[in-house]
Amino acid sequence: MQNRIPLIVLLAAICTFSLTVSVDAQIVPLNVCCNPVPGTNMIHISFIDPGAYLSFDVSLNGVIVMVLPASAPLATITALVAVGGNGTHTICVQGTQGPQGSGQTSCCQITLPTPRQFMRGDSNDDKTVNLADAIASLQMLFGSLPMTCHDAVDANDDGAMDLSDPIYVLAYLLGGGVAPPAPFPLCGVDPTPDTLICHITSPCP
Ligand SMILES: [Ca+2]
Ligand SMILES: [Ca+2]
Repeated sequence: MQNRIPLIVLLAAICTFSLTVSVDAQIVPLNVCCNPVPGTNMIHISFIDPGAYLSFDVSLNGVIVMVLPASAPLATITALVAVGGNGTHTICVQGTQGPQGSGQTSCCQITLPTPRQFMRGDSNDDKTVNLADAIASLQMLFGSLPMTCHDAVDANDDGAMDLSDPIYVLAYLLGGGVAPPAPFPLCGVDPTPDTLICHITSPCP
């Protein structure tokens, strides 16, 4: 028992994106943490093996989606849980095959925001891609112009923002270059997973 509290405190410290909810007030909480995996529809979960069960049922919004084997007492067990979309999701872990059958259950809750819509290459967010966007991207990358939507600046959709993006836009505008990938020429959500964030955009027409 003496080693348990520091481990639980450590785990709680890294659980930064979710609300941990203990469902059953039993002896040893599992301390389930959930954190989003950027650019994916996956949620990374972790919890402490209390050493009292042979396996754990993991449920998503009330439906069991996987069964994990026990590890070792006080070891941290991790897994990735795929969620269907945005919104609030509740993930619960329940110990099974224990001395008294199933027991210990704890949950975490996480809300994935709806992704913003944008037009790729439209750095200045005026719903058209022209020379002004290449200039804006240069000012954002190398000047002090605030960057409001990283995905829009990432004109070539390689998941990074660098000089190749305004060059890509210029090549497209001046001829010979390939058009920016979707969402372009229309406004929409990013169809390709990456770690870039779109903080602010005006509504799509
Ligand atoms: Ca523009
Ligand atoms: Ca890029």
